[in-house]
This record gives sequence, C-alpha cells and structure tokens, in this order.
Amino acid sequence: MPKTLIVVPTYNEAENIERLVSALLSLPVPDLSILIVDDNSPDGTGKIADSLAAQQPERVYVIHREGKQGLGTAYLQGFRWALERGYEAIGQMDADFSHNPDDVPRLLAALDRADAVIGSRYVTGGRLDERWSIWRRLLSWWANRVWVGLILNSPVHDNTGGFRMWRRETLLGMDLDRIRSNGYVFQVEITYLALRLGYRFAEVPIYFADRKYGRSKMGLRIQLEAAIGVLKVRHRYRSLTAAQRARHA
Ligand SMILES: Nc1nc2c(ncn2[C@@H]2O[C@H](COP(=O)(O)OP(=O)(O)OP(=O)(O)O)[C@@H](O)[C@H]2O)c(=O)[nH]1
Ligand SMILES: [Mg+2]
Repeated sequence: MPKTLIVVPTYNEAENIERLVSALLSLPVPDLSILIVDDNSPDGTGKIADSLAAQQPERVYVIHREGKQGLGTAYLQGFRWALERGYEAIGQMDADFSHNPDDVPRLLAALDRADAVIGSRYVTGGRLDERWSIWRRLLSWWANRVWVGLILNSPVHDNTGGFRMWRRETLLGMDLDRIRSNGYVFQVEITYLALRLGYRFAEVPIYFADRKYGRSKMGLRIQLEAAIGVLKVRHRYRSLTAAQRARHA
C-alpha cells in the first residue's frame, strides 16, 4: 500500500471535522494520514483539529493559516507539504461529507491504473444529491459538460469535482507553481494542466451528497467569475505538451 495523505481544507467545519477524521482513520487503508488546512475558522475548527492531531500525532496533522485564503492555495500548500514528506498517494476531499469517506479505498485502488483519479458525479453510476435544486443541477451540469467541455475540450466528465487522488509523480511533474486560480476554477485548472501534460485520469462514480451542516454560499457572481476563469485557463495552457512536464528525481 502506498503511503497516503488526504488533504482536507476547512473553513467553518466544526460540526464535521471530528466525524470526518474518525471515519477516515477507521478505513481499512493501512498507511493513511490526514492533513487539515484550516484558515483560522471563526467557529473554532482549528482548535478541534489541533486536539485531533494531539490524539493521533502519527496520523493527523494541521496547517493553520492566518485567514480565509481560498481553497486553491489551501490544496497547493497541502500538496507541497505532502511532497516534501514523501507521500506517494495524495488525496483531496471536502470536510462537509459531500464526499463520502467510504469511497476513499475505491479511489485509491483506481490510482493503480491512472496518474490521477476523480470521484465523478458525471460518469455512469455517479449521482447528485436529490435535494439539489433543479437550478443548481443545471448549473453544475452546464459548467462541467457544456462550458468546460466546449472551451477546454476536456475528456474528463467531472472537471469541477474536488474528491481526487493524485500520484506523487503527477503532482511533481505538473510543477504546481504554474497554477493561478483559487476558487472553483482551481479544480478545472489543475485538471486541464494535467491533461495537457499527458497525464491520464480515471473517473470513479460517486454519490455527491449536499452538505449536512452549515450553509452553502454558491452565487451567481461566483459562477460568472468561474466561467471567465475557464477561458483564462485555456489561454494559459492550450499549447503545453507532455515535453513540458517538470523534471524530478
Ligand atoms: N482552508 C480553506 N478551506 C476552505 C475555504 N473555502 C472552503 N473551504 C473548505 O473547502 C471544502 C469545500 O468547500 P465548500 O464550502 O463545501 O464548497 P461547496 O461544496 O462548493 O459549497 P457548499 O454547498 O457550501 O458545500 C470544505 O471542506 C470547506 O470547509 C478556504 O478559503 N480555505
Ligand atoms: Mg461542500
């Protein structure tokens, strides 16, 4: 089994983080650790994370950042932390149980046959929470299947999903310093960068649940920014090829 780290960014996940950590630690995956990247959550998530890390000093780690700095930089910081410490499989997932911890072993298994794995809502067997409004469904479908499909010509079905597993070599070869976007486009950008560099994705169907606790902050402004962000991503990477992979030992 590869040495595995799951990066979990948190902002106000006090109601979720303890249950998530215990669910991940009780999985039948022998060498799995967790890195929580907390942005000084006002609800005290960082304190809870610290106490979890104190209880499991070999398996739970925390990075505290000064304030809300966005999901993208949280992932990048977590990925770098993992690479510096020799992790071989590096995962990412949300803290709010939209991503089911029980799916982690399936994602990890798929990493045997791909450079990266996406827990996908838009392949056969993948599903969205029934409670999602028709509006939000339409938006997500349009973003993934129409907009990103059209602009980036991406063969990946779920380009915005945040439940993923990366091989160490893939993250090293991408040169993470290239990545610029920080919000929802971050997932699209890192996917497109990997695709242009010739890395192969496997998509594993998942059921995506709505967050159980806490409030959603999805709005039209965020959507518009994301739509424009996709155009920038295309402009930045469209002429990259596998020859431009970063060299590493
Ligand atoms: N460190 C950090 N984590 C963040 C930030 N924004 C969101 N997160 C975390 O990133 C994960 C995904 O964010 P969510 O707020 O669930 O985003 P979403 O699923 O699109 O929207 P919801 O409908 O609200 O669930 C969660 O674990 C959040 O706590 C941030 O700025 N910094
Ligand atoms: Mg969520």
